[in-house]
Parts: sequence; C-alpha cells; structure tokens
Amino acid sequence: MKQISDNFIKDAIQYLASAKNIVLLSHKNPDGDALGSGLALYQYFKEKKISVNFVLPNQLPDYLDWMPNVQNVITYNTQKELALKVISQTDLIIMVDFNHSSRLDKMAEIVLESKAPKIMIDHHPYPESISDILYSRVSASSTAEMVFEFITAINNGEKLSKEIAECLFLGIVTDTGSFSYNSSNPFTFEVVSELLKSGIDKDFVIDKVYNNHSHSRLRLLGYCLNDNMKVLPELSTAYIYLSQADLEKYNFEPGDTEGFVNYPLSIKGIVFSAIFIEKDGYTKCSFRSKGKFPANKVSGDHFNGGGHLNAAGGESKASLKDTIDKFERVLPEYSNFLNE
Ligand SMILES: [Mn+2]
Repeated sequence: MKQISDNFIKDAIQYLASAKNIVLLSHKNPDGDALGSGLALYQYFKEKKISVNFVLPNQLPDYLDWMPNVQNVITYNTQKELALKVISQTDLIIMVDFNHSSRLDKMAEIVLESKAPKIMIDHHPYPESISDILYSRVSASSTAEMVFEFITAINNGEKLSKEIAECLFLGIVTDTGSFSYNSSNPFTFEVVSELLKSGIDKDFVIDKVYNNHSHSRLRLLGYCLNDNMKVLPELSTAYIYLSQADLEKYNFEPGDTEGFVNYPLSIKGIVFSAIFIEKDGYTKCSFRSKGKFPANKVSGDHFNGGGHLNAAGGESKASLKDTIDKFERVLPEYSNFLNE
C-alpha cells in the first residue's frame, strides 16, 4: 500500500544526485520521532558514503542517548559555530518531523536564508511552505513511517540495515505511545513488519524508551500526579502543572516530563488532558485528547500552538497561574465536542 508519491521521489532523487554535503534538521526539544527520523537518514547516508550532518536546535533527552550515531548530532545551543559552518556549506537540507520554521528556534533565520534546496518530510497538519519539495501526510503514525517509505524508495526497495530500522522503529513507537494511538492504519504495521525483518530487537528499544529514566524523574511524576493535578469531571478534563521550583527540587533534566501529559487521560471519563510547565519567561503547554475532542484547536485558538487532533503543543507568555486560569476559562467553549 504505497503512500509516497512518485513525483516526490523523482524530484528527491534529482536533488540527491548532486548533493555532496547533506544537512538533516529537526525540531527543538526533539522527541523520539524527531531523533529517530533524523538518525535513520544519517545512518543511511553514512552507509552510502555521502557526507552528512544532523543539526538540532537544542539538547537531546538523556533517555535517547543509546541511539546509533547520537554522539555525532550537532546541537545549535551548545555548538553554534559548528552548526553555522555545516549549514553554510551544505548543498541539500532535509527537514524531518516539523513543518514550521518556528520549530527551528534560533536556527530558523539561517536555515531560511540558506540557498541550498530543501526537502521536507513531516506528518503535522498545515505545513508552511519553506521547502522546495514536501512529503506531507497527516495520516501517518509518525515521520519515521514516512522516512521508511522515503529510504526504501530511493534505495530501490532494498532491505534496510538494522541501525536504520532501529531508529525508525523508535520513532513509530514513541509517536504512537507503543501503538496505543495514531496507529489504526494497517500500513503502519506493514512498515513495522519490514523493520522487524531487518533484525531489530523490539524489546530492547521499548525497554530503552520506557525503562531508562532517573529515579528523580519517577518521583517528579509521583509528586505531580499527587499534588499538582486538577480534575474537572463536568468538562471531562484533567490537567497537571509544574513550577520551576518543582522541577528544580526533582533535578529536572530535558525529556523528564515527556509523556506526563498522558497520565490524566487514564482516568475514567476523561477525554482531554493538559500539562502546564513553567519555563524561563513563558509557560509550556501540552494537550492530549481522545476521540473527536480537538486538542489542536484548543491550542491553536488560545495557546499559540497546534498539532494533531489528539496531541498538540503550545506556549503562553503568561505566568503559570494565569495560563491555567485562562485554560479553565476557555474550556467550556469546547463542551460541544464532549457529546460527539
Ligand atoms: Mn512526529
């Protein structure tokens, strides 16, 4: 069941034919799909002996430090000179798992100014036109699923190496919550089936994703659910929040709060959950929902964000308390979605 278009592949192959220095890019605060998609392409070009660099706006989460080639990723916030150098020298940019330049954070300007042709592969809705060619498929479980199609197509259908398959499997697993959402299309399982044929250790990857955290992260989760969760049964909503002081008390490391937002959804009758995290000068918001409740609409309407129907992110310039007050105030606007 092929999804990627022949035209996209034809154009991409043409760009790749003349590319000598490829730069891969993904979004700030990279998750498993961002890293998995980028590292799979990194490994692929390395195998093909094509010079490649993978640049991210900021630090990767500790729990993904076991991934192949992770030590070669360039992070703009700590290696600005090197990042600028490789971007200035590249003759082809491939962007994965984001579709808006704001997701590149402080790198956005230099990337947009680059004369190098740009290829974008992504599954978020409403892509901004910042690439020469675009493979956008909102129905995809993950960008990793699309990168699988891409690599398979440009590699004449040859079987992928174990390293590539491992990265792609990680992306699919993390973006579907281990196949609990975004994964009803049989195509996703066809891709997974192919990845397993490449010899990956499925249990190893899942263990690394879910059982590879610090003890303080588990204590932070326990504290957050016990002391900082509010349930609004009449709106089928529950939310949690964390202040800077909370994060400091539990030795917060990047990636520690990944997945926290899903916990309130495990309460019977709750279809919408949110987490609000106090950051330096702003409040980070994440939203999750079940069924038709539009997490992306709430975020787009009020929290400068967007994303998928059931998973969206956003941010607010207001304080933690004011952001939460606003959330409670606007929530009744969406009660019509509760009866669907
Ligand atoms: Mn993704």
